[in-house]
Amino acid sequence: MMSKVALITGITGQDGAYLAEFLLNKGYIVHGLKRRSSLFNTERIDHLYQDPHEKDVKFFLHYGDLTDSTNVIRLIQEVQADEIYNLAAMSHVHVSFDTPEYTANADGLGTLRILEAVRILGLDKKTKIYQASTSELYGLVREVPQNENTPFYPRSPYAVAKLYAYWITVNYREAYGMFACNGILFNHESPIRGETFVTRKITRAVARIALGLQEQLYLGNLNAKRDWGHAKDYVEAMWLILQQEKPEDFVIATGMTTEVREFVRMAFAHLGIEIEFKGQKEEERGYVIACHDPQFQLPVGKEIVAVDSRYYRPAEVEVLLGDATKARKKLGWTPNYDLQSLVKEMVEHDLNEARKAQYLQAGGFIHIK
Ligand code: NDP
Ligand code: GDR
Repeated sequence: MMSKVALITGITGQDGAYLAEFLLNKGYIVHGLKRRSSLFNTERIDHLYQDPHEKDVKFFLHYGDLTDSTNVIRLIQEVQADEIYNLAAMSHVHVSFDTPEYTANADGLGTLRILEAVRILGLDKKTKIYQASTSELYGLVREVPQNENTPFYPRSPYAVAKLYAYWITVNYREAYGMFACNGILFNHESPIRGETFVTRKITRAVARIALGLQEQLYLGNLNAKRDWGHAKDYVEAMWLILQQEKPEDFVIATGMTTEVREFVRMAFAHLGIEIEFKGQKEEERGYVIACHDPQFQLPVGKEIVAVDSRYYRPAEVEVLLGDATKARKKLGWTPNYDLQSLVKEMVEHDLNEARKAQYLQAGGFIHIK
């Protein structure tokens, strides 16, 4: 049997890395679009790299950018993929307020460029397309839990750009009969999550504070609630969505929602550090009330978490909670990780990273500020 061919945009990101590994394990030939960067940006996929001189190479990287139409057209023509996973995006909600036009271009028009390339190249009956849609589309909607029929009310330039991407995907499916689907994925995290998203920022800081490499963790809105799953579970859902008979959109979520404040508590608790929060809003602080593990020397009463208003967003999404009943029924998808096991994996990974930094510092090879 001929191997299926997949093209992943955003292959250097969290989901791109997990999905590439997942598809290679399924016997796919995987092509990825990566951006040129002044430093190496392939750390998450280096373990998948194959020397192009080897026989039977199944993993290929191509330079490109979703803001460059001609590049996108050429690449799609060259690869002739059976499945395209469009994961590339300026994916940071807060940063999108600083770079709204670029975000619209990459996240909104980028999706159009892929759909239009597939159509004009006459690949519309061959190539299936997965669009990385997001629970951020729900934004201000007060209806919980949110499912495929819940209306959208985006609250950031990122979410507005993704709203365009969502509808243009639906439109190309209806107008041209293309197999194009949205996965409306709720937040999903992992040890390779970008360090500026809240969960990874927390687990990284927890490990460094425990080892005395960092004094405090500064955060924004501690009241926000998110439905957090594990990226490994979510990339399987992306693949399942493209294996259906009919192209359809699916919500992917765990069905549990947790406050940012509680995530902080859980992450410290995993290392035996109990904290309590005192104060309101920008005055809120987290203090050590017990440190059960003698290897971490944190005195009771030490302030280790504080709120810094610079991390507040101009408009916030307060509560997200997904209802993935359709995915459970039609895709047979269920997550393997719960929040506790996700937190454990992330904190342990970051403790290991912090220990490495500690050794390098002790040896005089690096200086941690
Ligand atoms: P990441 O931020 O980790 O990865 C984004 C990827 O997109 C990176 O490979 C990045 O390249 C690439 N990229 C950014 N801009 C461009 C561009 N103009 N052209 C080409 N590539 C570009 O995101 P995740 O892996 O977490 O998310 C994957 C997708 O899923 C994104 O579209 C995101 O918006 C969406 N999503 C994510 C959710 C989550 O909780 N993780 C939930 C719902 C949707 P580089 O490495 O060079 O920066
Ligand atoms: P989100 O993820 O905006 O949901 O988008 P993020 O982890 O950035 O924020 C989650 C919530 O935590 C609050 N928060 C902070 N966030 C960050 N980044 N840094 C902080 O210091 C901080 N303090 C509190 C935020 O205000 C927010 O309420 C992610 C991205 O992956 C998107 O691409 C994706 O579409 C959605 O998830 C689903």
